[in-house]
Amino acid sequence: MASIFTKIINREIPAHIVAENDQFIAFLDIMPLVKGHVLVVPKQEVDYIFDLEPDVLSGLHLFAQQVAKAMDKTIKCTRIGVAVIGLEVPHVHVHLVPLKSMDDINF
Ligand code: DGP
Repeated sequence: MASIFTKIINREIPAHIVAENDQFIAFLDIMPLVKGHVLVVPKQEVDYIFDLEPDVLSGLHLFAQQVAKAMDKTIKCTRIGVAVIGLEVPHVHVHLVPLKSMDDINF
């Protein structure tokens, strides 16, 4: 069965997409830790980040870096927090969380 993120990639369910190319997509998290919380996702559906081919992993790095730079320019924050969690959705994704301080997050 396709992951929820594959359904977003295929436009089967809606999402607020902020960046996309042929291999990767970035969209707003539906349950944001803070305003502007973005998920960066490879279009290839792989569960675990270390199962990605090295070229896809480095492509993910570059794409996420571009998205984080754009966020840095447009959102007033101290730092873009980066996390790879993957407890809920079994499709590799990187969380980009614009933070002013750790007090912004309620874990
Ligand atoms: P995790 O797998 O634990 O890294 O968390 C998955 C994240 O994905 C969580 O922050 C909520 C988000 N999420 C889950 N379902 C959807 C969805 O349908 N749309 C969007 N935009 N985000 C989702």
